[in-house]
Amino acid sequence: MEVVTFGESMVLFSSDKNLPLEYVHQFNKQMAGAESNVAIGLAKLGHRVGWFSKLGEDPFGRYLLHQIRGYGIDTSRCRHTGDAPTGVYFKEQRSHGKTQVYYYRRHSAASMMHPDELDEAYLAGFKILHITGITPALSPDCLALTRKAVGSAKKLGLKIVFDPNVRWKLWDSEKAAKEILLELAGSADYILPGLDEGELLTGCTQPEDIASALLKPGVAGVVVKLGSKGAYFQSEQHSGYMAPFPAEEVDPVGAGDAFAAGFISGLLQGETLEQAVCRASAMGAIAVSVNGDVEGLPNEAELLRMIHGDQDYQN
Ligand code: KDG
Repeated sequence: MEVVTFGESMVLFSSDKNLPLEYVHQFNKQMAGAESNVAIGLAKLGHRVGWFSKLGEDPFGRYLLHQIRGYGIDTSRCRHTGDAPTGVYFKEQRSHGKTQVYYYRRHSAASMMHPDELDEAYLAGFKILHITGITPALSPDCLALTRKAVGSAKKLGLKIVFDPNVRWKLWDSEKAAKEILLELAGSADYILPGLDEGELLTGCTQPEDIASALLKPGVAGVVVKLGSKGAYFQSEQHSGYMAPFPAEEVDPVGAGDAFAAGFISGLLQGETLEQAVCRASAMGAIAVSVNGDVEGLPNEAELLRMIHGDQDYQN
């Protein structure tokens, strides 16, 4: 197996209409969840992936499990509970392409994941652990689980890829978010912040300064995502800007997860930091051009066509 990740997946309800949710009468049902998005992105590229979580014993939990398993992802360590529901959230389309999310995930099944349930022997079968800053914000037990998974991964020699993925609605304070996210960043091999997240973590506003501040001993690379302006990458040996791939933005949610999947895929293929960032950027551009977190994600052949400049990359 290659990559393991864990976190909360939710059922997402969105509307085709640009209306406040109180005026929306019909919703589309999709799945969402940063970590399962990354797992799906990697599985679509042909990688061997494991994802685990805790799901409610309810129709939405079954729906998510069927979807994720359907991509060929190993869900054997996923747990279930009848004591709490599967989380859901609603996405409101605002004017000017802005979106607002409303979570119904407090005390959800996933927030009840517990460090005692971590199967360390399972982790030993992987090369890379992917973590995000969402899971530690779900509950104190989820924070403890994240810390334990990081400790196990380090002991077992897995590389850790960390996406801070700040979700303000989940954190009690900026101070708490910063403290915990910095701790996780310090344990990671690769850190993938957005510009705002980099600013939160370091107090710096420029990509170069953010990367330099996060590139502590033990950290192999930092990639600052700059949205439509591309990305900045830095390691001890190399640094540079990656120009963005052309994209017509339809739905930016999920782009960071696609970016992470592309980046990890590059690492697994033995690519240089710059090549992995190129792969990541192409994935991000593809993801923003389709509505939904994972629906537009490419297979390997489609991704390579995009990287080589073919706008008509889809099979
Ligand atoms: O990155 C996309 C995620 O934000 C979305 O799928 C939902 O995981 C999610 C979250 O916690 O916001």
